[in-house]
Amino acid sequence: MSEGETSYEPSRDELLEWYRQMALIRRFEELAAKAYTQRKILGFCHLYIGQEAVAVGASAALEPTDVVVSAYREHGHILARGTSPRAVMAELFGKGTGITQGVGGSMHLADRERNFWGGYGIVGGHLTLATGAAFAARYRQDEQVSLVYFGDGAAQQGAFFESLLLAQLWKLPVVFLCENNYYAMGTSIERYSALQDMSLRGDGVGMKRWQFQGFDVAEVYDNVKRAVDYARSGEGPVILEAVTYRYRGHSMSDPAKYRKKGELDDVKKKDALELVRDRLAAMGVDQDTLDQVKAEVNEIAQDAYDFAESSPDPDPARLYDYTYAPDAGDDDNVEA
Ligand SMILES: Cc1ncc(C[n+]2csc(CCOP(=O)(O)OP(=O)(O)O)c2C)c(N)n1
Ligand SMILES: [Mg+2]
Repeated sequence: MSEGETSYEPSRDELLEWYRQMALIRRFEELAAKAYTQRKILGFCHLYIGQEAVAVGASAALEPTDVVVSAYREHGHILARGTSPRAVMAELFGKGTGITQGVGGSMHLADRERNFWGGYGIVGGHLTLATGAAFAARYRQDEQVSLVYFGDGAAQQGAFFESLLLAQLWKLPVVFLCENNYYAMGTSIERYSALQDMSLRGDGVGMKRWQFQGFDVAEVYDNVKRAVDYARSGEGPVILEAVTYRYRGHSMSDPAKYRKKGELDDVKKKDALELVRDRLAAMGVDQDTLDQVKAEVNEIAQDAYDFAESSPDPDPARLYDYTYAPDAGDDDNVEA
């Protein structure tokens, strides 16, 4: 069996839970799209629909104490980490009840309690942060692993290469998880990269690496778990590529007219939610149970939407909180 393949057989309960999380992310995102078109969410909004199996499978492979870093397509990543849908939706709405009190918005989600550190808008820049967090873990000599999600486009950036280089040199406990959805904004991968499997970039620094299919949540879990275990054992970092696809445009303002004819329909044939439903059905889970899960998550997502809508705006008096360190610029605090 090659490295990207899997023989992992999840239990019925495990798979049902993963289905619940994936269905929640999808419904949450559909409602975020609705809110965006109604101008209840302003600024940028990048949807994750189509890629849900990656966030859910990868999150299941982590410990709560591990660090997770992501970029701007991160609603699914933070929800899979267990952050409350209410707090995430309220953040998208820019409300004071949001996970970062409404000052971050869609692209800057963070949850200190769950070691979820972003949410970043600078493509590739966040890879250095995950590498730094892994350096800190090594320095403390604890068991913490950093996992960083990034796109195929980010794997063309200088910060990406620099992160790989140092992570491998110092054998840091970090898993670089590329979600290759074959587009960087409107540019398809074959137009900007000679290589199409971004895990191959690891070869240049001697890093353990492999590619796997990112549509089956169990396959994602198993592949990421093996990489996380390897990193945690002190052997060094791993770079993985999950083959995936985004159904929507790059952001809400992109109609995605650059796709080849029929491309989206072809990918939808291996839709992550359908796959897991089929798997569960084959395990004897009846249609009613699956529909009930769906109804429950629809309710949770709607509750998050209603909560966000009815929440207060952030207090204007707190506009500059967290902009500077407390007391910075205060002469009384400057030591002579
Ligand atoms: C340093 C930098 N360059 C360019 C941009 C503009 N930009 C935003 S997203 C993006 C595409 C990135 O694609 P990818 O890494 O594949 O992630 P995906 O959007 O597919 O999840 C670009 C070029 C940016 N935000 N930061
Ligand atoms: Mg991409």
